[in-house]
Amino acid sequence: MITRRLFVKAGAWAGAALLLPWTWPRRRAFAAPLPGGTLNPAAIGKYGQPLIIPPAMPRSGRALIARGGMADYYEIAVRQFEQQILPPDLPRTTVWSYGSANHPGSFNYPAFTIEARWRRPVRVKWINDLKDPATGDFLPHILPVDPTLHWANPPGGSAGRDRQPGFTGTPGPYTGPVPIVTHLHGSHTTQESDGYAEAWYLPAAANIPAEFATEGSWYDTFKADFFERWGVAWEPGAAVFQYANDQAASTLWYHDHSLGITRLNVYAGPAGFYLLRGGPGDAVGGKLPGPAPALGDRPGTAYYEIPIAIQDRSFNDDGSLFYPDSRAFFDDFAGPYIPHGDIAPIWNPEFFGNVMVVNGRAWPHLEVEPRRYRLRLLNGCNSRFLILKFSEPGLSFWQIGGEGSFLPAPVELPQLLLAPAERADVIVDFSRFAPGSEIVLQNIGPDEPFGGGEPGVDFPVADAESTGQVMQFRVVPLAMTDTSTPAHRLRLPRFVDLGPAGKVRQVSLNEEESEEPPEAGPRVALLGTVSAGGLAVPLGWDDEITENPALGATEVWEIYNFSEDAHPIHIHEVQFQVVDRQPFAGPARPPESWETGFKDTVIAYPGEITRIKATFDLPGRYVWHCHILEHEDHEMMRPYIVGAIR
Ligand SMILES: [Cu+2]
Repeated sequence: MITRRLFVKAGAWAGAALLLPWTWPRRRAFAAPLPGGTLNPAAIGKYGQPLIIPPAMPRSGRALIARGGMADYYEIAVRQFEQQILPPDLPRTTVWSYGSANHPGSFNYPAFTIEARWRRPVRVKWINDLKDPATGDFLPHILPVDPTLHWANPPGGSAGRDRQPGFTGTPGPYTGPVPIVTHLHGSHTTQESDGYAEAWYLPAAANIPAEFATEGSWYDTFKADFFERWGVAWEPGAAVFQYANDQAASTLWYHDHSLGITRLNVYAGPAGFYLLRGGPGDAVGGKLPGPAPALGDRPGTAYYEIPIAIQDRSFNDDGSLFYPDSRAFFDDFAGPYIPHGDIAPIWNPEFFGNVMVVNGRAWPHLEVEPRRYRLRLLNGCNSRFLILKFSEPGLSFWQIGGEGSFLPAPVELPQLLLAPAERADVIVDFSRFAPGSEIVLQNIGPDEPFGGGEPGVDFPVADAESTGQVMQFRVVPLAMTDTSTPAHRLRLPRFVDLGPAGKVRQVSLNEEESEEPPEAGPRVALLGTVSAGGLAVPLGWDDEITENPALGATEVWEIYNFSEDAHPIHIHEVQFQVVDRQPFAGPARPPESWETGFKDTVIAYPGEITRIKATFDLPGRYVWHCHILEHEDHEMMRPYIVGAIR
């Protein structure tokens, strides 16, 4: 049976007593590409380039681990290089991404896929290699860094790092060495390996100014913890993290998480899939389409399981990535900026690109046989919510998994809503299409912030000529008989509820307007708590810890969204279940059919309480945050601590 997606109607909650009248000016796009760089998206030919299917990341060896057993060992660096993202009649693009430091050919945007096995640990030395290979000097950012945010701030030295610096005049962009710390999104891992936002580190470059902090405030603590736990020391310009892989098989991804600069570090390219397989969470009755890329594959191997990362980007005529270098790009507010007002000069409250880039190529095509495919879809956009559908009526997505596990049963969906950082494990059946058929994966989400509602009714859909198209599937003759099980007949692993919650806590999502000058526009996005009277208590990154679950506790978090936008909320360390959603004035409704497995990112709609339930079974310091990267970078992230506070 086809499940119709039900959305909250924007406006249904208007008049709710708790809603504060914040507004975010937005640029509306009606049948026109969004503004961006100097390259007009209409000048980019579509579907000429084949989709790149990221190969498996080569290992650097095996590591004997302190408590016995072996780990898969990787040495993975972030580097700068050029890649043909646009069609070959247009210039190459300078990007950053990850690759195996021992395998020079493995650097690609997006990064190669880490293939992990259940309960087999993976240890990664993550190297910040943003250096000029000829001189050893650091490479500055390829995008405009706003130095006025509360951010990593290496020039502040050890006293001023991870702070909002003071200025006597409005500064230009930061051009110094770039902090990096990698987070495995969705992983169940100990604190020192989680990629804490203040555990960043600069490259070990020859010309780092002496007064600069070379590491974030928590780097040394976690370095000592890691040494104590595993007997391995971190070198300058690197950190070693270890992932236990003791969670359910799922689609994870890795990307940078440095304080106040993640939006730029991710937009520049560094991100990759991490696929965890095996164990009871992968015990599917029936056969899934496969294989996926594996180590040692012969060239030309046919893949029927394919990871697909969808990202919006904008470009300049010279092929370079475009990202706004002024607040004025967002809403024409031309100052006064910090320190003469409270609006940051460069940061934009959200960013929407006008070109769809899939696995590192603009509008690619994929040849598919008339058979079933398993696609691991990732919304890797900074701000954009995607609503995917196929151009062929009746062709649907059979979703079998989300971020943290399989769903209890396959769900057939005519369209697929994916917030930034959400993943959908889907089966698509092309078997009824004749060779020569061409099918476009479309996007009918908005070219602006998402607030819920129906495409074309509650918001204009994305521009049909640019961001309304994602990629093309071209049907070619069948090469190999399809022995996979039809999606509706798959028996997926049982979903085990986390059980009763010992504590219910209230947290809040908030957007604040400028005060100086008044009504200049959106200033900052904040998490927070909720007062006994039901009012928002917005809090910043440096405010006292308010979320402190006991070790092993199962809690319900009620996420009150007091803002006008939907926010994808991500909690580190845990995979949670969605309990329900409830408008401030109205009855609760159950999770959507595609949200019935474990998740690590959930859409919190405006004017609603979104309830999630999680068990916090690892002690330490983690974060929860909005995964609109522009929000995350400007205070919409909070530390939380499981167990004793230190
Ligand atoms: Cu947000």
